Amino acid sequence: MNSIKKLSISLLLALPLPVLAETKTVTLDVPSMTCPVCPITVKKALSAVPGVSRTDVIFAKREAIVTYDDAKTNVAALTKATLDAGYPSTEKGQEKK
Ligand SMILES: [Cu+2]
Repeated sequence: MNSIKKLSISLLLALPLPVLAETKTVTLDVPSMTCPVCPITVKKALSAVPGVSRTDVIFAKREAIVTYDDAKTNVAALTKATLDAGYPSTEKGQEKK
């Protein structure tokens, strides 16, 4: 019984947990932005997500570039924020640094 407990604890410790908060940047495709006013709405929605430190919306490319703290938020929360604002978005192919 005891050894099973020890084993499971060591397994837990071996998991690569993301313990350190990291600033990440993601590019979202926002194809439904159809006029120059749309980016304002999208930017506002993304900026309101806790943990987001920077948002750049490029209307010409239908893109939103978001810098965020991954301990506070994640891509799913960001895409949900744009969706709630009326603009469904998807993560663009993982950006290399
Ligand atoms: Cu518009």
